[in-house]
Amino acid sequence: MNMSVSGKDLQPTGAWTTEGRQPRIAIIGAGFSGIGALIKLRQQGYTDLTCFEKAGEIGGTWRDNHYPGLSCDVPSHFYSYSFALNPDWKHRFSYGPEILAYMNQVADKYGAKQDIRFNCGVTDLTYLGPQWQLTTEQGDVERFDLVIAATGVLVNPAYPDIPGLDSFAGEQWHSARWRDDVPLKGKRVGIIGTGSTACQIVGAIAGDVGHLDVFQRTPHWITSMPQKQYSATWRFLLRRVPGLQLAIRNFMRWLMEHTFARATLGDEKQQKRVQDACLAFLKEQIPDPELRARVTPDYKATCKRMIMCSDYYPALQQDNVELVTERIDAVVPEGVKTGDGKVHELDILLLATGFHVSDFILPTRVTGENGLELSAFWREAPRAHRALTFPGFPNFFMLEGPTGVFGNTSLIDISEHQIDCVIAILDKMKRDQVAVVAPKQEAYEAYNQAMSRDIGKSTWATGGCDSWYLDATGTPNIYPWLPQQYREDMLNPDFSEYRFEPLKVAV
Ligand code: N01
Repeated sequence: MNMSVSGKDLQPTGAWTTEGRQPRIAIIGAGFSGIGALIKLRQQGYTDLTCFEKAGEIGGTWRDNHYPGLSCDVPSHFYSYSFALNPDWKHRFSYGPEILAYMNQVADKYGAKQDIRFNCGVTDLTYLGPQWQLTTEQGDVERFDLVIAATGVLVNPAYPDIPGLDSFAGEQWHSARWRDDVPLKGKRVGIIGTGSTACQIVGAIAGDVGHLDVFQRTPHWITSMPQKQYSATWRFLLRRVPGLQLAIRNFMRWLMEHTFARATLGDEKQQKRVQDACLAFLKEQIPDPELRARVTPDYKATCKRMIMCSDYYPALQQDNVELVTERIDAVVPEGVKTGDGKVHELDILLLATGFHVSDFILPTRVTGENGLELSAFWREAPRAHRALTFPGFPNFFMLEGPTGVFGNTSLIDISEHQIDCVIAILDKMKRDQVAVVAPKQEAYEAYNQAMSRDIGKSTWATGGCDSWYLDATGTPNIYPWLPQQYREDMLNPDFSEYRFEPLKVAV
């Protein structure tokens, strides 16, 4: 590897706060969180920013995912930056390309791209108090005063552990690695998985393919997506009526959280309301009781992430679509072999089998104080203090980190609040002239104990299902209280939970 040292490297061993200079801040990842951090930090006067992006363009999950039917099941006016409300959303629930275009427009408008180094993945981060040493894929080494990881959650595709998967003679790919170069028209296609992604794909491709086999291991709860195209008059009104966009954003947030978050977090009446709505939707959409029974879950709604999709059930009833509920035994060169001995012959096999959700910033090697590696710190399960910081990893923040608010809500809204919290911490460091900040071990433990106690009451734990919210120990690794509480925590951080230290002599 070509190890080179940049001009700025290895000089700033002092504390930015006492030297009266700008902190050098590294932001890793240029998706919604990373772009939001670049913009908000600059707005607050933090200008020495470098964003490392492994790909050649911004976008994160909205760049990597471009499968047919890709859309967002959080309303557009809520799935937006609060500082860049968009009156021009064309639909109540936006499609992937429009969301990616919005992110680019905002990044361009605020000049965020000037701070991004593209095609520059980060392989190593090592804490050399009070700075972090960062190594790129190219072997360049630099030091930063603070690191903000904005590397996303649903990043690394999970390939199913099915015998013979590689023996398939046709084409196969994961939903997050969509092959635009292989036409589906008229082909015999199989799709494994029936989560949010699969439902969108099935709805979008059923009319195009020759035959479609949908391999369902577990049925998911689905509610309708009340899609709506916004008229030109409505968009005009949004531009002209002061406060209207913000009011809609807040209303959408209230609605999402009032329905799904409450239903998940122990409000049994609300949980029943959501489940009854799903059952009514199912009954209306699928008149055939036999098919209906095969797609009716036997666990509680909101145990897995709720799916909002209006195209899936109609697609399942098309003549060229078959729901396969027999367990998959193996993939063979001709197709998929199920438990009843049948081989479902296919030209193309689609894997909508989800993501490795415990990786976060890994496999980047992150080494904190006393040689502690993040992968070791997370050996049992990835944990964090208030889903943002880690004891033993000073001056290091993670947006959308473990134990965050991952339910049916806007992750843009959540990451914006996390960025505000980071800024509040930086302001305090500057004010008090301290070089080091990290959560106290006891605060981290108390917080995680409280989480473990309360998460047991949620339907993620009690609903009787398996889901990507569960960690390797079978415990939901997700925020157990209402999103409103998390936002308040971020807006009013309790500084007594952190150790703020002046500079000890660093070498
Ligand atoms: O992945 P999933 P996803 N054999 O993990 C099945 C977000 N998202 O990509 O349920 C057979 O939910 C698995 O079966 P089971 C959203 O947060 C958002 O669909 O485990 N089947 C399941 O059916 C979502 O939660 C939007 O029994 C296997 C499926 O694969 C997250 O992404 C849109 C299998 C995986 O479902 C992930 O959704 C789309 C095997 N070996 C996605 N392994 C928005 O609109 C797995 N499965 C914002």
